[in-house]
Amino acid sequence: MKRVFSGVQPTGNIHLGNYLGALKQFVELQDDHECIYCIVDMHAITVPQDPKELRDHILDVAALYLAVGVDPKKSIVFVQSDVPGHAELSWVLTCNSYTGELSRMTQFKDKSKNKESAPTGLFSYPVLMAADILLYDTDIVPVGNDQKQHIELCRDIAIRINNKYKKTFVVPDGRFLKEGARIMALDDPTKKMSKSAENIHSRISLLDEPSKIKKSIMKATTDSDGVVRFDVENKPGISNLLNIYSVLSGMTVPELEAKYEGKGYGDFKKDLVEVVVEALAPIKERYEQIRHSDELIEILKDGAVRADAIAKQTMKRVKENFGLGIE
Ligand code: ATP
Ligand code: LTN
Repeated sequence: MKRVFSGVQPTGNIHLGNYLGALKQFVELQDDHECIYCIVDMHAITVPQDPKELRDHILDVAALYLAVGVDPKKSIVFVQSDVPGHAELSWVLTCNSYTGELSRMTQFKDKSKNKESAPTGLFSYPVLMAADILLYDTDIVPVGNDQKQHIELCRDIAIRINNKYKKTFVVPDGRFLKEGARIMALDDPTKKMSKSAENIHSRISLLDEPSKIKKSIMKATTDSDGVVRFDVENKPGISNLLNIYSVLSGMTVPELEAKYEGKGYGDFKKDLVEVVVEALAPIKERYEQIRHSDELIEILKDGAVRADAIAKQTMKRVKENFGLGIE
């Protein structure tokens, strides 16, 4: 069976973009793959975090994984910092990556823009991500489109090390969905929907109340021509909403265009509110049941033990191939 690895940062506000771009794939893959899903808390501290909030957010994301359908009987679910191999391997990879290639990462450029000085962790973020992936001999990495560049870097580092030392790593492939791979911000459809955007109406978080969902969708930026038609170039706002409607309802975009022919954006948006509220209601209900349960902690502890066993084997091989340590 092929091995799958992916991670989400515990930075709050898990939104429709995270769900449709990444989490939905997590669930689809778990029946016929060996899946490992991580809450990447060490990535979260590349920007300042409140310690109490970070702890809470780790459990929030873990509960959301389970609420959307990740099944701990089929998949390993754990917290990154509970397995020391991530930090260990990250250093080895750091010594085999170049400042030039890291400087080209668009996420680093975006997040360090307008700052006089950026934390080194923000710069080496993609190396830690490569360590996450390579530590588990991962074949497939399901992520949103925005992670393409990071996956490419991970592959480059793995190939570089395999060529320089004995073959040490499996070279992974990214898995990106066609629809849902890039959900855009509701207030500015030229930017991706993001957890960290200031305007809360730019995103729909999975735990939003129906009244908030309604407000965000009704306020969503569209255009003035009033025709419900998919055209990313000229009508990015409506195209983004059509994309969300389509993935959540199972109707195709042409079917939706036909359904709303001759109708205005108001009718379309009202129906979309219903579709989103209905899709998120069961996730929210399961989340409430799981979030404060002892079971959640047990699942994460058990996941860390299982992940650590795989990580230890890889680190043994890495140390041997690099001549590190004495064993
Ligand atoms: P931020 O926007 O604050 O940087 P994020 O929303 O990108 O955070 P991550 O934890 O970094 O959140 O991403 C988790 C997963 O969600 C990744 O696989 C990422 O590719 C995916 N993802 C994030 N935003 C979107 C989006 N707008 N559309 C589709 N997938 C997305
Ligand atoms: N950088 C990713 C989160 C992440 C990740 C990973 C995804 C960290 N490590 C390993 C897949 C595999 C992001 O979504 N921003």
